[in-house]
Amino acid sequence: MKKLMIALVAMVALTLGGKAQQVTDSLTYTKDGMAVAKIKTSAVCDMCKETLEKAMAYEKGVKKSDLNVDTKILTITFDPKKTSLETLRIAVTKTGYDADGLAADKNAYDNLNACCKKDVLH
Ligand SMILES: [Cu+2]
Repeated sequence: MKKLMIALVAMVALTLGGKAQQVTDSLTYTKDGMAVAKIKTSAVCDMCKETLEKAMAYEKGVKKSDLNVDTKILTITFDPKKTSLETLRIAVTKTGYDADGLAADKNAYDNLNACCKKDVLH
């Protein structure tokens, strides 16, 4: 019985450990304590890049951001004491783009320039 309990606790610990790993997956930290997030967006062109990077510049706690148009990955360096990955993902959706698993804000998406819409063929 005791063995079973130990096995159970080990299994739960493993499961929790696995989950924690997933959450921190896209975050790394610099030596000076800044966090670096990589967010997968639905950006398609250089105009998206400008829109997203400008929006991030206005976000509290963001030091810098860079969108790779080819991979659609937005890399954001931010102060983890002032903002969080989740807040930044929401900020991206409010700009009109998908952010990892989150869908773009409908109104913001509708206001995007036609060439920036993910559903339009390029
Ligand atoms: Cu665009």
